Amino acid sequence: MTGPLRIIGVPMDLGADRRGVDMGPSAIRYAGLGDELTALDYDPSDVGDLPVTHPEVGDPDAVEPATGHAKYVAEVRDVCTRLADEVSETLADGAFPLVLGGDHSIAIGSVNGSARDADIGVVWFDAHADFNTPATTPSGNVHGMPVAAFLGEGEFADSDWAPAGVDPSNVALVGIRSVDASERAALADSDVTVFTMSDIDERGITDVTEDALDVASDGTDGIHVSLDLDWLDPNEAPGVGTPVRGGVTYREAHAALERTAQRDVRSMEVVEVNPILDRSNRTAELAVELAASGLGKRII
Ligand code: 5AB
Ligand code: MN
Ligand code: MN
Ligand code: MN
Repeated sequence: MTGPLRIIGVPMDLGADRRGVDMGPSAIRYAGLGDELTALDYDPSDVGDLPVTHPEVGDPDAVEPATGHAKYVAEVRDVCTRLADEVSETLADGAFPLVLGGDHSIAIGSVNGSARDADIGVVWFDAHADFNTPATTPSGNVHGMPVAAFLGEGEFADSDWAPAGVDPSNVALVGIRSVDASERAALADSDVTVFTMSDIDERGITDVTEDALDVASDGTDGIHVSLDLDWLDPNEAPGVGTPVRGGVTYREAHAALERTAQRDVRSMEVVEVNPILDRSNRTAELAVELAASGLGKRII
């Protein structure tokens, strides 16, 4: 890769309970993203942040016709629709879209944009499966639903904004260690491939990542990479809203993203960085480093 790259900030915090993740795009920029990308020979431009309604202004109970009462779902739909347009225009202009979150609900927009004019696969680095639907969610939070949403599971099937036309057999979840009972059942019925932390324990991060990249590449035009910072162990990435112990290490994360950079990556997002819960912007700095590894940075 290298060449034109467009940074798209999405200060979304309507899809999660803990406030502060809306400052993620600023924290990641402040951690030196632009300079890092320039050093990698990309030609980055920054479109700024998409406008997102503040929770105090939006209506948590506004009903979206198909998907019912998931919290703030009508607002999430509006932001994701605009984000999908932005990502798809970026690709049409020959630039690489790098989306900064914000909570993980924004992936519904990124994946829709990336998939608009291509067949894509998705690699999802996360502690969580993000496979709930409005009917199964224990929290009501849309950041626990984006994979189900872009695959058109449950109530999302009837919405005109969430399904992205991605084949579930081209979707791989990596590093999963927190799965709700309803998600476990739904995943068992789907063609999504799940690589848990136990798979990484047994087989090592590079083998597992290669398999996930194979799943996402098989018959597709490119891969969307979705990196939720809670994928890492909370010792490395404390600035996230839903930390889960037992995540990948610093080196494992870099190894996975370095492998990823060898493939046909079409779009990428870095999400769930919450500077309010962080220590000295450590998690945002890690987000910059991992984005760089995923975009081709090597030690030598
Ligand atoms: B994240 C939980 N499964 O649905 C839910 O951070 C957590 O985007 C979701 O991965 C975590 O609320 C969402 C309990
Ligand atoms: Mn806000
Ligand atoms: Mn997530
Ligand atoms: Mn997560």
